[in-house]
Parts: sequence; structure tokens; C-alpha cells
Amino acid sequence: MIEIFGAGLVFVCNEKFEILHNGGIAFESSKDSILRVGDYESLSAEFKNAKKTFIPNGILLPALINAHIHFEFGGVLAEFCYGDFGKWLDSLMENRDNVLENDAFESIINQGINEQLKSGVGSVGAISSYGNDMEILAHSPLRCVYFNEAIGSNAEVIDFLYANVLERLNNAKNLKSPTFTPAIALHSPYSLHPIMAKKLIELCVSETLPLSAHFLESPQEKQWLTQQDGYFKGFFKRLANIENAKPFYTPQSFLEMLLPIKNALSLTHCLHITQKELDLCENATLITCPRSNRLLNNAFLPLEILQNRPTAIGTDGKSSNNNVNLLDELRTALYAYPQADILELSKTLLLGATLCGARALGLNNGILAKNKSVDFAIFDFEKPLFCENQTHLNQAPLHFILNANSPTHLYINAKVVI
Ligand code: MCF
Ligand code: FE
Repeated sequence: MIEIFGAGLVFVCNEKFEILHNGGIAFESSKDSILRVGDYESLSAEFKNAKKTFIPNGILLPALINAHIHFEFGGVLAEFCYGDFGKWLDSLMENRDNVLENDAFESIINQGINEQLKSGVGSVGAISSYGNDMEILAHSPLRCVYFNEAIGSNAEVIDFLYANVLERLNNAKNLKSPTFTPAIALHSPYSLHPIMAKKLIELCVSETLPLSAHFLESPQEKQWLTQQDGYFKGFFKRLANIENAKPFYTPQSFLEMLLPIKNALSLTHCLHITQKELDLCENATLITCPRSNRLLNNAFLPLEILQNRPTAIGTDGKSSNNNVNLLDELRTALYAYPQADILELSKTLLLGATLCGARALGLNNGILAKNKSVDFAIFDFEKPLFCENQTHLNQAPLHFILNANSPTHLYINAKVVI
């Protein structure tokens, strides 16, 4: 059976941010491939026997994509220190075990998943440091790119740590499905030994796995990689008792290491990236997490970068946020750039939560187009989000970010979720 869903406004989420009035999408029940996108009346005429749903005051758009989230830290309330990256990392190292060894672990992960679905998120880039959230995510309705994170700078235990990443990756491969993609995360240039990084990059290349890394997030990381000095010098002395620790990479050598990657590659944060470095990683999609960046690093991704590079958006974990609601993240981002034209910014941010999210994760969704995955959401409103006489200057993307709360319909992988 063919199904048609339509709404007063459709955000196609292609690069030019096309908006259809009284538009819709058609697909075959349970087949994860959009058949047609267009005018609702025309679709209804073409597929006469289709099952039809039309929401007059609704906005139909691709299901949102939270490109960077740590579900495992979902139990954090006020345990970590904000306002300075060094203080945050110290507080995390001190409290990590308390936070993670929680009897309510399963319900914490499920809460995070429900928070995604309830805000219209259909896909996530889930960074997992330990693997405990793997089974729950694999069996959830979310489409999940599951990044098994590698971390460790001590060469003596690198074999053990590498074996641990491989074990988690293999477990994830056994759970692979159309909605669960195993992937690799390199935690960051300051925390990962190059022996392990290189092996994992080779693996990503040979098995075409998506790869993600935190990159140039803090002034401390920048100072460490470019001047071999500052907070991280003390960090390695305290943590590993290394007297004269040296960074493993410069920003440039880290990026050069990633050049062979031809499939999905994402770099999260990048608050301190230079133009030269941006040119060196043209194969990467940036991911920005505005609230996390404000809380840990007192900064937002520079507007020129947000506007000129395809940038996905994520909430990060509750380890650096008050919640993992992507709509709240979009609202914060809207207020973070007062120098930007607010309507253009709204479109950029919505593409960050759809089209660019899909690019970051290597997914076939994030846009309403023929042959793309049937991942969409409809949000209904009491009134239309635009005035009839203003169709030439449609501010609906802005009003959507301001007012969207919870979808009335959410489809993932051609299956109804809400
Ligand atoms: O993205 C933020 C800030 N930057 C780095 N790491 C994390 C973030 N949120 C959670 N983390 C985790 C990371 O996955 O914190 C630990 C890792 O498990 C840091 S260990 C140096
Ligand atoms: Fe993160």
C-alpha cells in the first residue's frame, strides 16, 4: 500500500531550503525509500488508493538528526564543573565512576532515547566510551550511528585498550541493522596515542566505517598541540606521572592522518580551528554543540565557519548540557549569533539538524527526496506558521525553531514511531 503524508508547509531541507505549500511525500508501506515529494493534491491524484494524512497547520520535515550525543553520561546532573575546560575535565576524571556506576543505568539510557524521539529526532551519532548503551540503542526505534570511542595515551597499555575497542566494535557489528551502524570515534588529539589512532583509521578505510573525533575544542587543547604547554602538561604529570609529556600531534598532523578517509568523517567542536586547518580537512563535516561549548569553553563556533562549512548540530551529553533536546539546542544557537540575519540563520541551523547531520553520519536521510530514507516528522501548530500575504518572505523556519515542541508524527525507517 502507498502512504501519503502532507502538511501546510513542507521543509524539504535541500541546500536552497525549499519550502512547499500544501506539499507531501509518498512511500510504499514499510519500504524505506521515498517514492515522490511534491504537491499534496498531485500526489493524491497520482496515487488514488493511497492511505492519506494531511495536517493543515503542520510542518513536515525530515526527522531531525542529533549528530553528537553521549547517552552514557545521561545521569549527570550537577556533578561536573562548568566555565573552564580544565576544571570540567578534572571534575569529570574525579566523578566519572560515580556517574557511570549507576543502578538506574538502563532507565537513564532509555530516558535519553525518549528525549530524542519526543523532540522529533530520528537519527543520532552516539559516542560511546564504554559500550554499555550499545544493546539498548541497537534495539531502540532510533537510527543510530554507534561510535565506539577509543581513548588512551599510555603506550604500555595500548594493546589492551586497542583490543577493548575491537571487542566493542565486533559486538556492534553483530548488532548491525538498517537502523544501527557500527562506527569508530577517536576521542581527541590530546588523549589518543598515534599507534592506536593509525590502526583504527586503517580499519575505517578498509571497512568503510564512519569516523568521528573531538577536535580543537578548548584553548587548553590548542595550547598543548601548538605550544606543547599549559593545562595538559600538568594533566599528564598528575594522571600518568609523566614528567615531560609531549603532544602526539600538531593540529595539522592529526588532520593529515585523517586524509585517507573517504567515507563519513566528522569533527566535533572545532572552536579553535584555523582557515588553513579547515582547508586541510575538506573531507570532514563539522559538528557544533553550542550549549556544551558555552558551558565548557565560553565560546560558540565562529559564525563565518557555521555559514561557510556544512556544519551539523548536536547536543553533546548531559556531561556538558542541561538536557539532550535538539530543539532546545537550536533555540540556543539562534540566540548565539546576534550578528547574523535571523531568517538565514534559522535555515542554516535547520539544515544543520537535517541535511548536514546526514552528511556527518553518512546516512541516506536528512532531506525529503526520492530514494531517501522514510525518516520524517510532522509538528502541528494551533495556527499556520506564516501569514497568507507573506508567502514571499516566509519566516516559518524561524517560527518553527521558536515554537516546535513535540512531533505529532514521527517515522523512522518507514515505520511509525509516534
Ligand atoms: O564533547 C564533550 C567535551 N569533550 C570531550 N569529551 C566529552 C564530552 N562529553 C563527554 N565526553 C567524554 C568522552 O567521551 O568525556 C570523557 C570521554 O569519555 C573524557 S576523557 C578525557
Ligand atoms: Fe562530546
